[in-house]
Amino acid sequence: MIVKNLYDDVIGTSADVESAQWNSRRLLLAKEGMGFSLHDTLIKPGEALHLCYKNHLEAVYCIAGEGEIVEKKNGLTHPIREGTVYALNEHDAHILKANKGVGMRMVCVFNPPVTGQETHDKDGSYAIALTE
Ligand code: 9YT
Repeated sequence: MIVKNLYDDVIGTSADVESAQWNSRRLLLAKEGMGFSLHDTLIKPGEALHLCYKNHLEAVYCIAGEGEIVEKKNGLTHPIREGTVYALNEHDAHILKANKGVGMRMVCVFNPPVTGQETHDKDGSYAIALTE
């Protein structure tokens, strides 16, 4: 069994990955052997992320804050608030926007799992891990 605490075991470690637009606290990674990774991610207020996870499937559950997600293929915009989940089941190109003010706190699951230090490529994806 694996038991961790965000505050005791993740924040301030190599699994606490900061970018200009978000802070991803990676609770479970490829090395834990679960077949997915689990992140507690803060999207910074007012940021708009252009993403397309061509190598991964991602599900995202908002537990705080507000924003929206735009599907690039058709321009459809979906509001996001606490309790909203979205699943990028078609590796969907999208824009994730956090409202100004408090940003958003999201629980993210990646399949296959990320290894720990991934940040976005120019095309908004993470590279595929060659070994787990
Ligand atoms: C929701 C989302 O895709 N945010 C970007 C960061 C990423 N999910 C991560 O690594 O936690």
